[in-house]
Amino acid sequence: MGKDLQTIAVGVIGAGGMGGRHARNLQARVSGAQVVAIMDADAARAQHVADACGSAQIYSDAHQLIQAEQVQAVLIASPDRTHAGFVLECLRQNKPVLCEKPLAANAADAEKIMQAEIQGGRKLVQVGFMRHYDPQHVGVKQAIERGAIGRPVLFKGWHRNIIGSPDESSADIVTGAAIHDLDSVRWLLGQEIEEVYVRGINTVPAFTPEVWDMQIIQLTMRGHCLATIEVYVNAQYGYEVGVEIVGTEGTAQTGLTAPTLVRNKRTITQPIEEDWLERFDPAYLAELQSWINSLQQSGQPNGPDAWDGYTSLVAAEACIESIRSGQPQAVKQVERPSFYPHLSS
Ligand code: ISE
Repeated sequence: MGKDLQTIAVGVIGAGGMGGRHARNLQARVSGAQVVAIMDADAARAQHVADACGSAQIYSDAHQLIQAEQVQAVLIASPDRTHAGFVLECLRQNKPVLCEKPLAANAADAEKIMQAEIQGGRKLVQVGFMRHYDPQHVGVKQAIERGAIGRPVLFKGWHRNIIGSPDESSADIVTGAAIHDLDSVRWLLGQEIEEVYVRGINTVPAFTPEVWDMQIIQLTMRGHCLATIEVYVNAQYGYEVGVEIVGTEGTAQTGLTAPTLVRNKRTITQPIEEDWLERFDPAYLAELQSWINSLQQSGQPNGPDAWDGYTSLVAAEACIESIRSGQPQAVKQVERPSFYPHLSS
């Protein structure tokens, strides 16, 4: 009989679409976890999620939730601007934390998180880059690692939402959407980003005047590899995220995801997901189960870390500067502290 592992009592900050999904997954679909606390600025929304999680206690203050003795680990899915403050409080309380992307509102705050984590001497921070748990992306990573395509020379990523938000700027699209792709290119290639150059257009002027809702990011990597990322937040037809890595001996690519093809009237149809919650449902579940398993076994997370969160923000800020200047922008990040192992596998 295996050792009885302790159930991890989790507090969730943010009960919106993502936080609510994480809370329900933790409570009902992840073994070894129990949601004991929920906080949201909207008390009714917090109550709705707490009701779905059995006996979870409602908090009106996130810091009180983090400090609560009953809370052993924290999941942050609140607005981006709040992430750094809550993560730093988790570090002060010596509690492991899974923070949805982006880790902070800017690279400087993410660097402060790294400094605080290093000072505490224990890795406690994981960032919600769930593509690291997507079977399709993992398959591409494994193909590269076993040498199936030779040396990678080109990364091509595409990231399409059905419709964006009318109040998000070109910069918001970078930090809210493209940040996943900026992490993916580093993770899949095992290389840091050297330079970015962003071009874009507005495809729906009546909806989002002057905003680049179609962005093409060209990147040069520090390992002599090129990359292009397409981010299109008003694609209309469906939600699709994919990568193709071209190597010196072949390519590796994520495929279409729907499990069913329907043929009739000389036509094949295959459904496309509506949003990230649907497309990455298996990945979110695997991310949480891996996080809980790691906390049970070592008390520390084992996924994308604060360095990954920091470097994706440095690259995002370089993209935003390239949008402003119309010029290529070097990605200048601090030297990787030895506290953070080489690029996460
Ligand atoms: C959203 O916040 C996410 O994180 C999704 O993964 C991404 O595809 C979407 O563009 C973002 O708005």
